[in-house]
Amino acid sequence: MGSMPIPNGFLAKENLRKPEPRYPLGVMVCKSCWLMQLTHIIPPDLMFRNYLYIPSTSTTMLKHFESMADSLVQDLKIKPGSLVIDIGSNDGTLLSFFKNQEMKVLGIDPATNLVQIANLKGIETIGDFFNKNVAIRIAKQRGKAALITGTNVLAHVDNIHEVCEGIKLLLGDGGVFVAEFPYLADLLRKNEFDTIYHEHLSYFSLGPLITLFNKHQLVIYDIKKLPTHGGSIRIYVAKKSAKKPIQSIVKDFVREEKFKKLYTIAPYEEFARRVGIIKRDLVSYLKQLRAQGKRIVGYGASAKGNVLMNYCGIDTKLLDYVVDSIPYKQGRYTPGTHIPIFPETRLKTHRPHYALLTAWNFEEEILLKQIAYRERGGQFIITIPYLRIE
Ligand code: JHZ
Repeated sequence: MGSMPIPNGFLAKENLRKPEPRYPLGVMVCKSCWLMQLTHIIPPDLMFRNYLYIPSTSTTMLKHFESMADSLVQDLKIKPGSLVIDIGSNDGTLLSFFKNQEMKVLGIDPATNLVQIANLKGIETIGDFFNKNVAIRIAKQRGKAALITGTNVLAHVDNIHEVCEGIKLLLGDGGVFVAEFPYLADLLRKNEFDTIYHEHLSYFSLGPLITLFNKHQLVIYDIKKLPTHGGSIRIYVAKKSAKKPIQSIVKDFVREEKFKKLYTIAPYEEFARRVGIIKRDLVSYLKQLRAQGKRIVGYGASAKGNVLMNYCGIDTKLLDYVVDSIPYKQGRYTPGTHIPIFPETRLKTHRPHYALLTAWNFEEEILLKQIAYRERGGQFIITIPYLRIE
């Protein structure tokens, strides 16, 4: 996909003229375990130490985290007073729902700005990347965890073996590690090429993950499919020594992956071909609208939006501005394409003809929110899973 700026590298006005580093963005698959992964890695400190993304700003994710906490406490029979640890805990929202159920909670996140917010909210959070030493320290000070969670973080780590060793070390004997991440089969089938970016080092299907956890005497014993982020899965992982019965859904997923030929190169090459067509059609459509004098803006200053715009060469020649609900992004500029970011209210005053929905994973929530804009004739351009107007 060419070279890209840092996916969440939003710029302040005074930095627009400064050199902006770009990094090659590409993915490859391992022909032995079929793990899809980035070709080039950006140092995590550059991406995650000051982080402007806060999932809890969307009601979709807020509801998701609440029901996740409820179902895990219930299904895993986690007793009040148990230790629940969240890796990549962001502003502590998920943990706040466990705390409401009288769990002892602890977060770990490298983002200094978000760790501050979480601690101010009373969610104890360690400002660091999760690794074996952090795990040893926590186990010594706080004991073992009944539950360790990681939402949209496992795919972000480079030292994945060390993270597995840390999880194994920190889990109580009957403890469970629950991870959520976008599912590769959905990414390929629904052409979600804009979710390929430097924060996402791995693109998981079940086959490679079973191989990974096996190396660490850990086992995936259950799976849930989720609608979040264009199609995700939640995996339940325990120590082999805990002898948890493996649910048949695990075998079903592997069978399905074989049926979809995910352990051959074909679906990956097919995907690459389709992405080229979506890119061509989107750019020519936007240019056509522009030539007709239409005002077009972006909706959602998302990391995936930055990938889409940099990959397709969409900048201020095609979009007047981008709107976003996260206050930390407003007043800044999109990385690489340098499009100004405004609050969503600008749609009311400026009244663009079209809004390119870069936050397509929140289509339902946003189209509902913007009913008035649509009733006044405003239209959304959506690229995933194919180009359409709503
Ligand atoms: P959203 C982030 O990706 C980064 P991004 C990360 N690497 C990851 O894996 C996924 O999340 C999970 C805005 N918005 O969630 C808020 C509105 O303006 O697709 C966000 O900036 N109005 C961790 O950045 C953006 O859209 C709204 O009503 O691609 C959505 O970003 C809503 C609902 C959202 O994640």
